[in-house]
Amino acid sequence: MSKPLDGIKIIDFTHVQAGPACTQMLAWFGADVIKVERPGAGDVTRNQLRDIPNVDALYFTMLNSNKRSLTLDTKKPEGKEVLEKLIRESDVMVENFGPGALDRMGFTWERIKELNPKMIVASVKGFSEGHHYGDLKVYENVAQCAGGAASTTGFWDGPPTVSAAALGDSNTGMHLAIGILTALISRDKTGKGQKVAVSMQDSVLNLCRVKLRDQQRLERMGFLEEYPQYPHGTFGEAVPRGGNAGGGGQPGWVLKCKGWETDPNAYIYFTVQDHAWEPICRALGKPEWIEHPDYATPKARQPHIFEIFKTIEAWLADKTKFEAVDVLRTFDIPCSPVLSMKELANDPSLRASGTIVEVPHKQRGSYLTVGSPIKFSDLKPEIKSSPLLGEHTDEVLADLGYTPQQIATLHEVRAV
Ligand code: CAO
Repeated sequence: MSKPLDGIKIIDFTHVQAGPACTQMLAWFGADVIKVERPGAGDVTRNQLRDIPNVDALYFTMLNSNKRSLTLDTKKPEGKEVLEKLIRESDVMVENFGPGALDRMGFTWERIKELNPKMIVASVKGFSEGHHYGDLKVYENVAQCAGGAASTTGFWDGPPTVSAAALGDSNTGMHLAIGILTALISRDKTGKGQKVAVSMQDSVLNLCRVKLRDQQRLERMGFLEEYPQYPHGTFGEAVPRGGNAGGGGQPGWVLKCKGWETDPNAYIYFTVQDHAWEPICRALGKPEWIEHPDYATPKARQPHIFEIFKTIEAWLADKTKFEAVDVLRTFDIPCSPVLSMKELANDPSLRASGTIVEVPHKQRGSYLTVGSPIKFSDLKPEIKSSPLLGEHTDEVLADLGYTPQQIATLHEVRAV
């Protein structure tokens, strides 16, 4: 079956998570993604947090499926020559090296354009070009702190907190994928390639858009009515950490269910949506709250919101998180059990939809990974294994027109 990105050749000069997440997704959708790795070493994640000795770590296998691996020392003249050939024949180069590394290698934007004016060069950096921190190297949590996520996450009496979700890494990779696809569509119209750049700080901030909304509201009004600090606490100059409060107009909180004393995930997220107030009161055995002036409207309820949550927790005390959601869903209440990674890994719906997939691997046997979160009516991405280091070196070189003798020479000089 043909795939939407068939025929698009991508030089994948990425490592760790931000870049690989982007190119992996493009590979699922049909692009020929050639991962260029340093001979003998490869992407550092092949070795990081290994669970089986001498076998590629899950960190690598879960971010590099459906790619081919070419080992190439791009600091050696012979390696540079191969890369130049590859650039002439490819559509996109994706990289997330530290600032200036590609230029130092000799592959400036001007040089790449000279080799192939249709080339799209897509980069991830920690900060955008010209930013006063533009020379910094950046990892996930650094980006979460720089992009506003950490200062607004966690509880008000604790330190800034980073999220477990890869807001700095994979999120930036997803932004980059949108940029690449946009540049490809643009190239169809203009015949020209271009540079696409995404910074991790900007990508985190893009997801913290509602917090910038809150900053402006706070400056105008001096309080934020949906935060736990209102109306009993105080507000400072900047958006505070709101614990588990709902970020929109619906108050919500993480509430204890049966077994919370021993199970760290025996909780649900409960949202008090206004139109469901009456059924919530009936379910809780509090019909007197339906019309009561202290509870009848969202504004009236806000000063009592933690008392309301306590009452809901009392109702939840004899229900597991799954039993609770099964009742609450009948009232059209937006809610979910707090699911552990173990529960997600074994969730039959996620398996059936292809969101959690089991992938065979030459050395480690099969492993679980997250498949495409994007579902199409005419495409079912098939998630294949990640490549071994240099697995496709000879094949890619042969595609570029190298003879077996020339390939042997490249091996001899350790350029590949
Ligand atoms: N052949 C020869 N040299 C190679 C090579 C190859 N195939 N592939 C990479 N290299 C070289 C680069 O040229 C560079 O050399 P110089 O520094 O001498 O110019 C070096 O390897 C890689 O440098 P780096 O700065 O990318 O690597 P690092 O481990 O020091 O830093 C990271 C890692 C992620 C902090 C940095 O790459 C970075 O800030 N990237 C941009 C932001 C980003 O994507 N971060 C997310 C990572 S996921 O958490």
